[in-house]
Amino acid sequence: MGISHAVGSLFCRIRLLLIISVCLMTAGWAGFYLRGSTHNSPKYKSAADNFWRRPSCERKTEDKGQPLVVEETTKEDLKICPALSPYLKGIVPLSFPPSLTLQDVSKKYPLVKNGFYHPENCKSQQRVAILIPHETGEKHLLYLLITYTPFLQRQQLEYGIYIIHQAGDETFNRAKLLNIGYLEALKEKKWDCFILHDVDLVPENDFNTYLCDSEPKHLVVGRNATGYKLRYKQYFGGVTALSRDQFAKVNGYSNNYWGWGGEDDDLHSRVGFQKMEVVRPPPEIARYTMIFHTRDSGNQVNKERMQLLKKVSKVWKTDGLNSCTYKLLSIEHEPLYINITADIGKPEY
Ligand code: UD2
Ligand code: MN
Repeated sequence: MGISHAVGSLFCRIRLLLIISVCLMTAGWAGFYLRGSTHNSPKYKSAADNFWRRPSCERKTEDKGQPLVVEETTKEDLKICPALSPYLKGIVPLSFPPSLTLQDVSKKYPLVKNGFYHPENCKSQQRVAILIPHETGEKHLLYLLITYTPFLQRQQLEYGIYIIHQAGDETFNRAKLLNIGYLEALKEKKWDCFILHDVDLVPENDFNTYLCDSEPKHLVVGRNATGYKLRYKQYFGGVTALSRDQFAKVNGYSNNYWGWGGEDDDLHSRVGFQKMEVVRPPPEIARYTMIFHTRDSGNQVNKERMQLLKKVSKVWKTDGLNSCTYKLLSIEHEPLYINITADIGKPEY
């Protein structure tokens, strides 16, 4: 037996090992996808069902176990879509092909027009406006639209996606942009429900329904970056759903949080002052992937935030929707979303 024979048989073994590991990996991935998309669906359905049918929800809604219902109708003869659509799949693996463009996505979904969509065969439970404050990074927006367009359509929602841009180079003000989104969107349609949404979060499970509830709803129990655990009990950041009336009742967000942090805790306090309770869908459903990013240059930590948070109880009635001044620069209806650009001024301190 020569050296060449020994080397040959070593290569054979390595090759065999490689083939076995590739097979195992493929089986693992296939298992993950199958578990996610089909097998686990009944489990998520019953968890989501229990959430919609919980006692506090039944107490406050007319239709037992259902969320709020739209008052006006677009098509009188259509039945109202169920709160849990039959098209839901559970976990749908996220995929972001690097070569994909916005044009590709809009071609794929011709039923979304001027940023609006409504289901064809039934009447959406609510009209849902998704408000996304945004300053930079078109790529995030693309990722979001790739996921959201089919996600919201599977949920059978009438929706519009509003991206609210802050003009100029001033420090970012997420909360004020969301107030502007609410005020401007309502000039276009009588939206029932507002989803206040970060641009870098993508939902993992379509049973996380983008409908408003009888109480303000926080949709991000967990995300990949924090081990899918709730960060703290009052945590209200990332993605929240408030009905038109709930948002008006708390006077929207404060307009005075410039830079990163605090505005979400401020909104949580407002909800408490109005004796509303935050509800959250079950943790196995309310999961998000945060697309990695470093903190943007215009969004430094807001050093004033602790001081501002101490004053909420005194100022919330006069600082919010009713004091939100800005200059609207443009509203552009793109195929898949609506761009709002506003000059929002600068911090007073
Ligand atoms: C957390 C919260 C967020 C908000 C923020 C504090 C989560 C998942 N999110 O976000 O809701 O309360 O803390 O203010 O807990 N943005 C831009 N351009 C910028 C800066 C921000 O578009 O230059 C937008 C964008 O939609 C972004 C959001 O503001 O997703 C929040 O900013 P972030 O993602 O940089 O901060 P993060 O993840 O700590
Ligand atoms: Mn983020």
